[in-house]
Amino acid sequence: MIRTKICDLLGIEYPIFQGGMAWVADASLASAVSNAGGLGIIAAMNSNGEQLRAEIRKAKQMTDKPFGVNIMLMSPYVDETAQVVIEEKIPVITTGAGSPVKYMEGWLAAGIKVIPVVPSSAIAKRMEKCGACAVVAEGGESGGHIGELNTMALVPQVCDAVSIPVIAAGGIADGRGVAAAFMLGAAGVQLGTRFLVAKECTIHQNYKEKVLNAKDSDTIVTGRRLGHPVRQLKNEFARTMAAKEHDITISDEELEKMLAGSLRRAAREGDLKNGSFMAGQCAGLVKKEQACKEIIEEIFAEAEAVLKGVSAWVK
Ligand code: TUI
Repeated sequence: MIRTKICDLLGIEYPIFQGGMAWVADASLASAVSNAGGLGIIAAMNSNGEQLRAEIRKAKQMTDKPFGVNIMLMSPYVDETAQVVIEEKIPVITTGAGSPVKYMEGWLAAGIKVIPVVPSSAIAKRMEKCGACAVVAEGGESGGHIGELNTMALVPQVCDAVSIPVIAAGGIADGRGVAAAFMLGAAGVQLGTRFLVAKECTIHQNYKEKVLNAKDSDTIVTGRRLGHPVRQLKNEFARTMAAKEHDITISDEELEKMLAGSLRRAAREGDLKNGSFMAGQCAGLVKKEQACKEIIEEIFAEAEAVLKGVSAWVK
């Protein structure tokens, strides 16, 4: 059994978070992960305040275990959702794609544990100073919105920079990745791509099939020109966006217009041509659809075996 300080801090059994993926991480997925002993997280990104409140209340009916909410700071509804998490007494929130400083005081005063996702050690340090109780250090192998550094270099440097627990994310989909994260100094892991194919994940079956059929080199990053690079599985939409990014006759506004709604089209409509199927480089490790409980138990059994195997080498 692998337990770390993050388990005691949050009252969870396994040191694993499910990423708060926009248009994906709903009450069904989050409650299943929490029921399995991890930290389930509802994405606020695609919801206004009242939609988020409804999703939180649904999750409360589906689990009595702690679950969190991810506040995506680029969301147009961020002021509303930042308030709803306080009113609904959410115990822990993660933040992404920006600085949560403006909201920290209110959240901390309400007793919420704040765990920002960070792409660098400088930002991790800033978050610790502002009162974060832990950080998620997310490397560029991740799906969705990413920073510049990759997990192998990022995690140990963030661990050296802060004294709060560090959760590793990016490129982790199995027990080998979890064991590696612990070796880099992490106290836990956050997984997104592996949970895309969870039985309790309500995304369109086409999305699940794309992840299940992906190999290591099947993702591409677009959006660098717009300042928000996004990793997604290759398809017509991703290739078109990648090409148009270098076309100076196309304005940033036109590019933004093309992007709008693309993740929803993938996750909810399964639009293989015009959707943006965000997923990480570890998609090639994701082999079958499984219940969240099975995913978590399998991953930690493998991590334990890997760690025991490695320690047997040390004489
Ligand atoms: O947020 C994510 N991943 C996401 S959000 C998302 S929704 C979306 N849809 C369309 C276009 C763009 C996004 C899909 N995937 N991950 C967490 C994350 N946070 N990655 C990187 C960061 C980050 C970046 C800069 C965190 C902080 C930061 O700067 C903070 C500062 O202080 O400036």
